[in-house]
Amino acid sequence: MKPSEINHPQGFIDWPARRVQSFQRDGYWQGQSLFEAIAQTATGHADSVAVVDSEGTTTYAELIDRSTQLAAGLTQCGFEPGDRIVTQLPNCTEFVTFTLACLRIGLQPIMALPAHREHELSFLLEFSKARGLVIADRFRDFDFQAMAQTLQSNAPDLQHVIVDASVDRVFENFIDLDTVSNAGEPASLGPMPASRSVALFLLSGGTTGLPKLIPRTHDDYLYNARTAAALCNVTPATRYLVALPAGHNFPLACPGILGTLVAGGRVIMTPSPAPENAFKVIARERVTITAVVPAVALQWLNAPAAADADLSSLEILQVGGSVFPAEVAARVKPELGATVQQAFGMAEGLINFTRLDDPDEAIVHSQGRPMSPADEIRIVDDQGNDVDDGEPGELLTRGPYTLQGYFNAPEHNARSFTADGFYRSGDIVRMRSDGNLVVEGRDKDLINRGGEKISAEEIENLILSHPDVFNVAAVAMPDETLGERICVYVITNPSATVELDALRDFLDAKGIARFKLPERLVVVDDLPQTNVGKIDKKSLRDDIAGRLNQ
Ligand code: OOB
Repeated sequence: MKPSEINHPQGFIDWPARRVQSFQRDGYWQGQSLFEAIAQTATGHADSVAVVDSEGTTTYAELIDRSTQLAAGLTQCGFEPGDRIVTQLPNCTEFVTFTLACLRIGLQPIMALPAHREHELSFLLEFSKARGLVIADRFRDFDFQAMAQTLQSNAPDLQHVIVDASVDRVFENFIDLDTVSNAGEPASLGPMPASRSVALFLLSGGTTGLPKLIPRTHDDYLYNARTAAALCNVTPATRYLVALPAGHNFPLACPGILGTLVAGGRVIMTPSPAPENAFKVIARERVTITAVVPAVALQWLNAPAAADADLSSLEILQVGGSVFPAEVAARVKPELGATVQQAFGMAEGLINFTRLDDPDEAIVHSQGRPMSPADEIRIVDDQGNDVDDGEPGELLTRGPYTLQGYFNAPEHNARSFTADGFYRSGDIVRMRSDGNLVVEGRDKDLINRGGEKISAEEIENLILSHPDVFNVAAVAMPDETLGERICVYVITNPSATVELDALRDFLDAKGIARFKLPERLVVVDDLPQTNVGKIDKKSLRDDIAGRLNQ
């Protein structure tokens, strides 16, 4: 069967035709959808184990079979190619089968994270006009079905809530995953989606009040996954541990789940990167590679269990998402035995990696270089001019797997992209003489809490709705383990008082992800301003750093 016609959703910004042709001509885009690529691998590895979780193992043949069955069930429910569905599953085999099922029929998952709550989900549902939501029953003591019930009343487009739970636990009006699976007829499935169409949406780290959706096409994301897999030497012998939330770009496709499956390796899903859990899984499953954020790497290094744990199978520890201090990076090989691969990436596209055979010095002191020869990068000053060699500046990038625009965000796109289609990353980097990049800071208003990106503006808007708050500024406060935590400077209304615990309760009641709750409050009489009258965040960051050192 021929693939479907390309049917871009309104609000999607395509690459210019000339660039599309060159990506195709040069073999970056191969005209294959993600499901097809994995199904093709599966034919050569039918009986090999594809996915493992605490419930058991799934072979490649079973994975294709189950996701095809589920794809047919989703079609039977009424989902059509080009529809969107918000997915919020923890790290388990169903995450993989469900994602593949969506990819098979061109249903576009929006990758919410298990930590997201009503505030984030209601925005995603409304903004994307998703017709479906898929959730776990409970995870980490949180009742996702109760949340979904509240969400449903305010989401007119939401028709189906699918729950990964046994039938008897599923709320009325919701449908359980097995029932969906048994509902359809695989033989009646339509053609594969066109490779140039949107495969899924990732969430942006977000510098604006609300998160932005990043469309990733089959062509671009498959190239992303394959290129990362090649750089990490992923083969059928690879055992990749998914310890970060699976819907994040890093564990999903760098090489992550998709890169491992395309190469015929084995994916191991585990719900938490905590050393007590992860070390056991690594030893039991003979894990060869995994991806963590620096805070987790540090936790692993400092865990008392590290001394007794059998981590001998672990060849590669990918670390990225926030600054990885060189002193910590230098400890990994001697103490855990694995080669570090620093990853400086973004859901928007560009991935930089140190190479496995780089000298130790580069692995420890740099964040690597672009993974593709087709990645174009520029490092520019405030005026947009290229800086001199070795000088710091903002990183701009474009290439065969970097977006051309956020979904349905024309105003934001006007600011985030240059006229010739470079994405302004907001990261301040410098290039060393060996071509590796060093992340020096950033020129974007977010807080990077151990890899979780929090938009300062989003937190400020929420706090401004507090009746006792006159004005507020949220800034990053340095932290030894997480790198940064959220500190808020508040001017109260006359004769009002605001305290941290009460403020956190106020925000919690709004149903925001817990990692967004401020961890320090400083009450002030006024906020410093820059020459142009904006709040001077740099001076606030310096202020809180100074207070911590006292
Ligand atoms: C990864 O992706 P996102 O979309 O959650 O966050 C991207 C931003 C970057 O623009 C940069 O500000 C920061 O996170 N970042 C780093 C970093 N890696 C990402 N900052 C310093 N050092 C690093 N190594 O975080 C992501 C996606 C794929 C692979 C790895 C990370």
